[in-house]
Amino acid sequence: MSAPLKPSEIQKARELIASASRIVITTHKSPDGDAIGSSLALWNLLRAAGKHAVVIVPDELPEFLKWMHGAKEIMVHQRARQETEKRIAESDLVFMLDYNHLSRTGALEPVLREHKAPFILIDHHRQPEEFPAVVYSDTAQCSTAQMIYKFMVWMDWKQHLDRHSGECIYCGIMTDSGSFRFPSVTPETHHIVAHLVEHGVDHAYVHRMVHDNNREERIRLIGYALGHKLEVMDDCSTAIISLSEEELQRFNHQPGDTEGLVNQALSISHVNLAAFFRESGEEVRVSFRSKGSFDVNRLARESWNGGGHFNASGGSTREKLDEALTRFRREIRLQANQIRQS
Ligand SMILES: [Mn+2]
Repeated sequence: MSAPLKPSEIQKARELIASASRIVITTHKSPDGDAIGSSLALWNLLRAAGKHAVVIVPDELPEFLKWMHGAKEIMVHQRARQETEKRIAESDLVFMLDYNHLSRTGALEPVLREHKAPFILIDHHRQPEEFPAVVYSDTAQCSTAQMIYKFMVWMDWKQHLDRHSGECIYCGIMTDSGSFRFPSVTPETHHIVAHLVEHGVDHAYVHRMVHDNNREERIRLIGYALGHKLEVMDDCSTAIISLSEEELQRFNHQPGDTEGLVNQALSISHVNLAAFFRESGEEVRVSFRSKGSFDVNRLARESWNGGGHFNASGGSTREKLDEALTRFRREIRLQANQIRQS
């Protein structure tokens, strides 16, 4: 539902920021374009407003997001546990961006959970945690980056918007909206990006940096996945792609390499549900996408320890890859009618 911040909450957020001297911005593990875009947009805006802030992410960000202004200053918990945990312990305000629950930060969860400073949550996933001092949660927004734009207006920071923060916001909106094609895009989205372009954002540059920045190995991995690992269950209108750790290593897999792969499977005309399974250490990570009325948020919540949005979600399991796939196929057959008719 659409839920802007109330005037009292805007006031509260302003006071928290005004009185903070060491701000930490956090986002979810396996950060995507919206996670990094919204975090760096806020980081650039806070700095322009004279505040000290640091972005801390749970694990490595993909190469295709490292062009954004401030990306080099991002601290990665997995690589620098002590330093990042010290920064968090010393902070007096923490932002939670693009995630609804601390469990989405993996190994950072206990560190954040026991930290006593106030938190501000800005996110568009369902069912946010309720503990933060300010919760700006709105599942009708296409991206957290779009919410950062609105937050910027409420904080009276419009004069600080420049090409750098604008590019980060643009990148978050673009990547989370499938380049402005998902139903979550509204006239407001287009007004916002028009305003960003007026402020110096070169949209062609952002597209090029995100989409035309591939390593040859990544393109070959995608070719292999689509050519050899795509399984279409015609009677269930479902497509599955799975990759084992060994297969990923064969193509020197880097974070973000399989980003968007599940959408390729969903683009088949009669496919209404697409799933991507990826072996990762002790677990198997899974992404779901659907067209129309099949709720993959529910699917991820009920049997894959995850969640997300109605048409895009994810989860994980401790099963072996083969076991997870077998269970998924069985589950899907039981819901074949629903998927076909969605
Ligand atoms: Mn998002």
